[in-house]
Amino acid sequence: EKKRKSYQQKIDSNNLHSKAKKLLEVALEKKSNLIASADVLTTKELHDLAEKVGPNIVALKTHIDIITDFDYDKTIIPLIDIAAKHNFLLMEDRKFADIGNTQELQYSYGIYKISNWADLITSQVIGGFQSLDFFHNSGVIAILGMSSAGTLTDKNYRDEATKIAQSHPNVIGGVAQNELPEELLLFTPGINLDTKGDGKGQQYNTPEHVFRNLHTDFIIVGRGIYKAENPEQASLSYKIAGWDAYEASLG
Ligand code: S5P
Repeated sequence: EKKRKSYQQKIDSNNLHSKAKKLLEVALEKKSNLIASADVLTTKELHDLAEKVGPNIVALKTHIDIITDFDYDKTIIPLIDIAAKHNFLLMEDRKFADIGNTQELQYSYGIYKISNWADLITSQVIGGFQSLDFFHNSGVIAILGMSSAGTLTDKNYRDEATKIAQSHPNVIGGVAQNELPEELLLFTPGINLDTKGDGKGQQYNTPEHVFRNLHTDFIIVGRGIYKAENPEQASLSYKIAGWDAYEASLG
């Protein structure tokens, strides 16, 4: 079986994007590879969750356009402070999917001004190589394969999308359900310790499965944490499960 690279080996690799370096350093510092997905609907819930899970995560993933009372000064400015206090990155799961010019506008303008605050962003690569050129302030995580049943990201699509991700300097990794070339960090959502699906197409695996079989670098957990009775405790459980699975995958 092929050996995976450790976080330290990845930090030491050449031409590493500054946001990838930062993420890997935080992982080693906090002994965590956990990204919590904050799919909550209000600014207060967002901040409360960030405070609770902050010590246990490397990044907080947002869908900022579902915040019903979004206000840049009230929502984002305190979030940046919480992220600094607990030393985690902010990842906006925008899944851009347009031509470069439109993505450039969506990234920096409108009410969300994503380029001001997102250390990491997700983007489809459906628009081709040049569509990723304007994401200058964030590390791009390319959507290569999806976790949902019936996704159109078949092998041919994934292979072509992975070539774009590998060759674009703004891309630090990919979201996928398969192993990636080792220069791309692998982010795997669809992680839950208690359930196999959500009845809406989502398909779940365990941290153990994805670290052993896919050589995942970071797990993304949404409802397993924010819907838990005690999100703080749940984030600790996923942090430990993720770290143990990472160490076991080093062999
Ligand atoms: O293929 C994917 C890609 C992403 S980014 N499947 C996913 O589930 N996601 C996101 O991860 C999704 O948008 C959601 O925010 C999170 C998974 O949430 P959960 O509640 O199912 O853990």
